[in-house]
Amino acid sequence: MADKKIIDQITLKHRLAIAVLSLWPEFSLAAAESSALEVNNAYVREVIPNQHNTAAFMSLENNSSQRQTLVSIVSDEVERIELHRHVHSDTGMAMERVEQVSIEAGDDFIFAPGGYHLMLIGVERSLSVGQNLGVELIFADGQSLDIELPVVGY
Ligand SMILES: [Cu+2]
Repeated sequence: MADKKIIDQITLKHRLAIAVLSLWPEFSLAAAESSALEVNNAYVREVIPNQHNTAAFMSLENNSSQRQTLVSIVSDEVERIELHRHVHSDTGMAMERVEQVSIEAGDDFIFAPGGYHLMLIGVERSLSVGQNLGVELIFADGQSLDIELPVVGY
């Protein structure tokens, strides 16, 4: 259900973007000059004492003219970061690892609680509210993006 809602929102937003672009041709020129990949609303959940794993969320906007594929995420302060999604199973909700995430040109991809997330495994320091964690997003074409994730509470 949650996934369907997110997909509907993405589709609607995409349609609106196309409508705007076709009304103002100059607008598409301006968009082409802005950065190809944009991260919004990024954050990581604080690490509970004696725990070493947590999750991060964001929305990733592909403003380029090509499909972009996120293939790995690294951080100096985390042992391993995986791409995960929540799936419904017989026993309730479960997490499943995905190899990569592709975003079509002009689309958004949303990492959100209950859906896709970045799974941080083996966080090597305490992550408390108010701090930041630097991570690097690496794409299939070799591009990479350094971002700072603010730490938020539960
Ligand atoms: Cu997970």
